[in-house]
Amino acid sequence: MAAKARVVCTLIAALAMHMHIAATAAAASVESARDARIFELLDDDQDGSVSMMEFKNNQMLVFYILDRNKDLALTADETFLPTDVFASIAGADGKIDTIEFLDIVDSAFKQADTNHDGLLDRQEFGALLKRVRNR
Ligand SMILES: [Ca+2]
Ligand SMILES: [Ca+2]
Ligand SMILES: [Ca+2]
Repeated sequence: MAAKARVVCTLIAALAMHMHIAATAAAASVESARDARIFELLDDDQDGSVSMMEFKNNQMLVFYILDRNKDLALTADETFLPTDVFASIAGADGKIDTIEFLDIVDSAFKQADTNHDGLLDRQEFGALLKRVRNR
């Protein structure tokens, strides 16, 4: 589970990076501002919470961005994951396909949704990022 959470955080970070969100400084206030920006990005309809659908759609976008050769599978060099984490997700074929990817996204969402209402609010999302960062 810890590995999965790390993966998702990496993907969220990748999403932020690819959308040119400022990773300008490391100060705590900047960090929370950045978290808020990421949340707003994920919350497509801006209703203040991220639904499973919004989360998945956005993570699939990250998948396609990361998948440089567009073969619908991520190889180790296309991700920024530590080797052990990558290997645990990719399985025997050494690639992360869309099903394996969505499985990770799915479990990360459920793990983050601590009140089980099928939505991530700002607090739950912030807690997810914090938990992963403190590892
Ligand atoms: Ca929403
Ligand atoms: Ca695989
Ligand atoms: Ca929730």
